[in-house]
Amino acid sequence: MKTFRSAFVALALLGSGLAAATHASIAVAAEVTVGDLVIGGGFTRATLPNAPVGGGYLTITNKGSQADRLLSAASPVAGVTQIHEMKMEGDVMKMKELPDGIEVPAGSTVTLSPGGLHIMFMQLKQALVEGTNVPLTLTFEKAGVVEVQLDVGGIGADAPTTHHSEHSPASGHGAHASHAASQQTGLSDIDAIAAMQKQMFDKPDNPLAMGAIVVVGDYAVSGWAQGDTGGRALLRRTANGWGIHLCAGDGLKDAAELVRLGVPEDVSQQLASRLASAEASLDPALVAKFSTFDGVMMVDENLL
Ligand SMILES: [Cu+2]
Repeated sequence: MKTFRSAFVALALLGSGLAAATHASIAVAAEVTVGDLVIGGGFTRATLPNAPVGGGYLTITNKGSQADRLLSAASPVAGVTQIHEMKMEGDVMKMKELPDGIEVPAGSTVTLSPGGLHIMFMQLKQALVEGTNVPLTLTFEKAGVVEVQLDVGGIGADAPTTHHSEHSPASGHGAHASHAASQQTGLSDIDAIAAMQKQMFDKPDNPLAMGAIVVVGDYAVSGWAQGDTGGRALLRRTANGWGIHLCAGDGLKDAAELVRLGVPEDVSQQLASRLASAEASLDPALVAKFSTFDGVMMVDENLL
């Protein structure tokens, strides 16, 4: 259980470089009824330009007397839309597709939320822009097909947000996000990594501190901390953007361990030495927290 908690917390904290993003006020998202089902609270998070993936979150309440099942999801914003879960397998936190979908038992509510069950948008065709809506078509075994709208919140949004008719960079976008978005091109690897991880994993009710992010070629290592715990993530650049390869603790500051994990030797040496110098300038108490991660999380690269 300890491992589960640590890994789960770590997931929540990954890539929080944009923690400065503020949270807009909460509003009740429009509910949609189809058959015995009520779907509400739909939201997603803004992505930076060229981000490969995004997550969709909502609740499904079954007011009927028979179980139903969410079979599939589709959206015009993504080349591929899947139903995913995050789950511990032994010491490893894995994100994977649920090919059989999600059961919605009679008389109960199923919640899709960051770090748990979610809709996964892959091969994003466009950036998700705060204040707009993402259409999502859900197909249920019994209730049939229904289209819902997900409110696009800020990068760290944890609930549906109000729609701002206009907003300044200070109201809803983190400084990094505004800066990066305004560049149109040349989004830095570090901003892209932080934004991607935040999009997928951040839980804003847990304040967090980000350590260094070092990038060498197609690999990167990042550190994070929250409360008394923390960890490091190894990331790889894929055809569709940066993906998390795994999360661990001290192992990821060690060149030999990086080699063992499949990182080329010269890249491992550079990552380790750059990470050491980057972390040397951080508060030692913060860096100590990066060592406390006691599980490993892997994300299936086929999903990126
Ligand atoms: Cu996913």
